[in-house]
Amino acid sequence: MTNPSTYISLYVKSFQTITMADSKEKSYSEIIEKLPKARFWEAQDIYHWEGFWFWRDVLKLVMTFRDNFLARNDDVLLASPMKTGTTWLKSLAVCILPDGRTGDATAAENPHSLLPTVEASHFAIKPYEIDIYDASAPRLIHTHIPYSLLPDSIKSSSSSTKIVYIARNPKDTFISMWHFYNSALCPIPLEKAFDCFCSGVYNSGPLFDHMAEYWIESQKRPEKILFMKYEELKSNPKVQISKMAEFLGKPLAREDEVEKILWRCSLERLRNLEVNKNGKDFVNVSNRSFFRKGEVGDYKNYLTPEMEEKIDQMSREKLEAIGLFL
Ligand code: PAP
Repeated sequence: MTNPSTYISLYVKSFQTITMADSKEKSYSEIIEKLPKARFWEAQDIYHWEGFWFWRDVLKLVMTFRDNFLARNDDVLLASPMKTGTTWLKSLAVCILPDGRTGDATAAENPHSLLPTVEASHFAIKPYEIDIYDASAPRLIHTHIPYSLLPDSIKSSSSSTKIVYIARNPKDTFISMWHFYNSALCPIPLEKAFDCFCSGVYNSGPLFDHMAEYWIESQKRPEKILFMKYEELKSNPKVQISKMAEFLGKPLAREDEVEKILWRCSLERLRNLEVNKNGKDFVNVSNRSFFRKGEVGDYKNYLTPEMEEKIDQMSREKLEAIGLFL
């Protein structure tokens, strides 16, 4: 396998300068050493910071982002928990806001290479094509970071940075997560994965708190945060894509424009591209593992009634109580 350190030296310049600043690196490490820690997926240590769980190297980049990123008004931030539709959202955003990363003719499309997840750069085995700390506008970036841990410059009432968030039914999210980590890390029984999911001990978890934070903020500031649902995107894609484009200030006037984007971002098309069938953009994770079934209700093929009830109960308490139904 390619040694990731070969590529670390290729990191975009200013991001490298910031992430590798020795004194900061040391102080982040010292903070992390003192945090509560747990074992994730029987494979990795994971750390609890400000209410959420992160892998060590991810957490350093979360801290770096929070401390250094200066948002500009024309920035667009995509946000999501893991496995709720990140890949689809990235693909849609790149099509709606073309900025040179993708011409119309771009053939080799892996949404994760086209559009970086800020705190995942550590895992990338290819250098990102854009520099999130660069000054040239517009910046389109993605994060799994919870709302409360975003840089103040994004959240500030004077910032016009827009955020598009995607949520998904927790039961389907769990099953998607189980399949993903079974291939990315190691296979574990459904029951063990279920305990892990319910405890919230996974990167950027707990899912329920993640979704609740963005939901609450989107209700307060609908002009700033568009809260999308995977299920609505599946059931009514044209309406949802148009809504997203409108929100981003790029309304799609013609039906054929919407249809084209829908097709370009479809699971069927993306999963059959060579880069997604056989490529690898992250250490140990094949691009293929981001494209599975993409169905609503797949959880029914896996969960026992007791498991369903437990997740439903959490949804009632954490989400439905604040008006969020998934
Ligand atoms: P990430 O957060 O790790 O990037 P993410 O893309 O959110 O992962 O989750 C992958 C899920 O989105 C998979 O769902 P499944 O396991 O239930 O099948 C994957 O199939 C689905 N997915 C990926 N791309 C698309 C797409 N273009 N359209 C619809 N669903 C998609």
